[in-house]
Amino acid sequence: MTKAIIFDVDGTLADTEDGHRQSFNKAFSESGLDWNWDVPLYDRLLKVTGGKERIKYFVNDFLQGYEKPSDFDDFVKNLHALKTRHYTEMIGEGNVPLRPGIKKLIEDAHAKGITLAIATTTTPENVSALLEVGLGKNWADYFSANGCGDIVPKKKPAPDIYFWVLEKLNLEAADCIALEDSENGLRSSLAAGIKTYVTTNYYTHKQNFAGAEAVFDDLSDLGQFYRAAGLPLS
Ligand code: XBP
Ligand code: MG
Repeated sequence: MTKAIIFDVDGTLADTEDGHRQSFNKAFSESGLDWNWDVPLYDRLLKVTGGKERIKYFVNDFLQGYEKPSDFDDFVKNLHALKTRHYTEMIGEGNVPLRPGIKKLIEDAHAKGITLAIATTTTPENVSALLEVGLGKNWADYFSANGCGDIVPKKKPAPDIYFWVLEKLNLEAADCIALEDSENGLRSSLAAGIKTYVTTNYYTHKQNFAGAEAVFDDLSDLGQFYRAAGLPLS
């Protein structure tokens, strides 16, 4: 019997990844950098989770002839803070809806007393911005643990964020299921021993989901998901 559902955020609850990409680009141009992450490049950069980590990956592995500033860590931190401002502003405008079925799944599960939690590599402000629009001002009332961003040092595909959430919930991996959209996310939840269901999107549909319980294009047919996951919801 499933006691808790643990949700990834980006790509799972909403198709946010292109909003992230555009926000990175705004932060770059505002900072006088001629960097531009187009869709194919971003697809490759998604190999590394976490915005600050992704910027460092880009600088180290994709840029030639760029001399890093001596305070590189702070430089990246500031650039990322600017990106977060642009991202939360964009999300606040309400143009990035929750994916099909997500709101109803959260409401159905909450109504039946199933514990809900978040396990994401993204920044907490980004989660608030998204869920305030998608679920309303009191969105946090639905969730018993919010594992976000830098709360653990090692981001997905490391299992740390899921271990953090399990500890907060005081539940065993076997009591929970996870919902993810990406291979990095799946590796993370599986390494924590949690049965995982995947909903794919534009950036992730070609990735390797070996080990997932089931893979869906989206959750528009919630009944199908409830049956596959053995959830007593309808
Ligand atoms: C997906 C990610 C995130 C975002 C950027 O996270 O890789 O890094 O692209 O977020 P998840 P920040 O699917 O685990 O939610 O810039 O705020 O780090
Ligand atoms: Mg994701």
